[in-house]
Amino acid sequence: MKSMIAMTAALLATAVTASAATLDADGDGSVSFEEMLAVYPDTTAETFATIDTDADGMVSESELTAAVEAGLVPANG
Ligand SMILES: [Ca+2]
Ligand SMILES: [Ca+2]
Repeated sequence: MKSMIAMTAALLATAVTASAATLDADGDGSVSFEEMLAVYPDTTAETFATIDTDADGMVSESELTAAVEAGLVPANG
């Protein structure tokens, strides 16, 4: 029973992790608007700009983490 709970918790932890590693298709360490669209087709330029807090046109791992925590990006992608 305890192991069942631990397993469920582990699965949930996996499900809520959207990371740059998941989205970064070309492996350059940051997520472009195109890479974001590939996983989240509903992402608008406005949403991307909101996520891209330093406005360099790319979403870094830390920007993505903040976006997930703020609910801007679906965490189960
Ligand atoms: Ca990339
Ligand atoms: Ca950025």
